[in-house]
Amino acid sequence: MYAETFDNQSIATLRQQVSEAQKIVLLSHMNADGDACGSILGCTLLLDQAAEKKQSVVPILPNGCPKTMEWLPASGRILSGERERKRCETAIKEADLIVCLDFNTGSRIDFLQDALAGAKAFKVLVDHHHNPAREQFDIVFSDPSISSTCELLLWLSVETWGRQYLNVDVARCLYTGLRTDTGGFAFSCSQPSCFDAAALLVSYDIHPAEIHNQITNTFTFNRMMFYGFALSHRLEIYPQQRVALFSFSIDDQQQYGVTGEDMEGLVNYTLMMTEIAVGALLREEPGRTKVSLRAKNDVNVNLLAQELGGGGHTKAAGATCPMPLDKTLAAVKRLLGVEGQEPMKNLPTA
Ligand SMILES: [Mn+2]
Repeated sequence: MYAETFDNQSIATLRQQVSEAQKIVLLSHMNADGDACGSILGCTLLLDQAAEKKQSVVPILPNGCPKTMEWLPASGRILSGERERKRCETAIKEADLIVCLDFNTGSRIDFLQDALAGAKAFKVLVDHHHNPAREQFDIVFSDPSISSTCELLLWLSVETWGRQYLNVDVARCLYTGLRTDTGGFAFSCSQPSCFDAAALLVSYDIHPAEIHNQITNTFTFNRMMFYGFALSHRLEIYPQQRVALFSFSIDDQQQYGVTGEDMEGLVNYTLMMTEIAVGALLREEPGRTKVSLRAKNDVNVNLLAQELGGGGHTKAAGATCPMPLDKTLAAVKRLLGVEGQEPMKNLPTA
């Protein structure tokens, strides 16, 4: 079971807020991943029951549910901030209770952050990123040492309501975040509670193999061809500094018809090389460049991401730089100590 104990007062407040609220809004971050989608949908299904259907429970993601997560139970209920901005802002404004999941500060919900900041609702944060902006919330449940927000939400719900609201749909959602945030139980899972959570969720008759298939085997032809292009033409390797990085212009992405979603996971290819300790992926968008950083060993990429105005976890972090690709690339190379170095020549081409 989960070793950290929740503060009794906070649990009592949460229980009371949920039972009294008439309009509940759930929020998670831009470019939602498995943990964001799993936690927002798992929480929706939990609160539907805790609220006894007399209240409305509205899940909102700034740019909607990614296609790769549409198989999750209740995904059709997610409102997209981009597609229905007015409706989302009204829901946030009128809510009595807002639960924020898997992000640590308002800026992670991008253009919806002002609506959140201005909302009169009671605000709860459930998250596992470092340095939560506590002043933006009324209660904070935060533990950076836990595997995922889905795991934290599971223990929080058990503490608050017991197991009465757990069922196969809730379990599928929460297992998804547990699985994706640990790379299939490969990292961020050194606490036994992570496997206790998996065991508890599996007891609700979910099928890990089916969820694995939904999460992993999702490539389109375009995406696979793009990966080939990325590995042969857009990968720079600096063996001496143990650094590898990908960088993609807007043109590169248009040529293959791929988006940021298609690049999910590509940055991890850098760390698959034994010689590499830090990996980066840069992806240009109009007016800005997104940076993802990954590390093995003791390199703390959260600190590097903070230098770029971003943040995240010690082994996985990111930032959005308001600069074109070339300027961002120069800044990242400076941070990684490979500025002015010659990358290894791209390896044997047929
Ligand atoms: Mn997460």
